[in-house]
Amino acid sequence: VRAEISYVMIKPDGVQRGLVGNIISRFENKGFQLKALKLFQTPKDVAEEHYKDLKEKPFYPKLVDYIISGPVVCMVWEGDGVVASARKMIGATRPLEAEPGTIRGDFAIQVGRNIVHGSDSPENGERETAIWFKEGELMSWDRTMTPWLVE
Ligand code: YYY
Ligand code: MG
Repeated sequence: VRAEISYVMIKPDGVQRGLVGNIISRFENKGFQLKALKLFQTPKDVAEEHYKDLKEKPFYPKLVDYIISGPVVCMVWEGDGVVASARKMIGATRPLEAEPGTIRGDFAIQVGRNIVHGSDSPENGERETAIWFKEGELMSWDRTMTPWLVE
């Protein structure tokens, strides 16, 4: 089985607000390994597929319009427990409920402009990665730092 991965995405508001470096640094500093990264203008059908479980929600059309409103930064991060850890680092869906120190807690005030996405399960980490990236866009690389991060 392959190592656990999370699909993490900086949404258009995060890109527009110049938060790309700050957000990527948090995952680098934590010690997760970057597997894939790109700046991407999302086609509508890709946004719809990503959020297909929310299709019946009243906010779904606005959510899709927001995601396609400008470039996003698509990333895949790998590591033990990366899915749950990334969710903690991102913070609660509603930014006013997100703890200070989390990305949403530090930078956002509204659920419809909450800056960043992180997969909610390892299965969705795989599913979402397959939606946003082609197989060849994921890098397998030996990181010399790894033995200093994990036993
Ligand atoms: O996984 P997470 O992003 O924290 O929340 P989800 O429940 O999966 O919803 C996805 C996305 O939908 C959320 O990040 C913002 C948007 N949304 C919204 O605009 N209004 C809501 N009441 C709930 C979610
Ligand atoms: Mg979600």
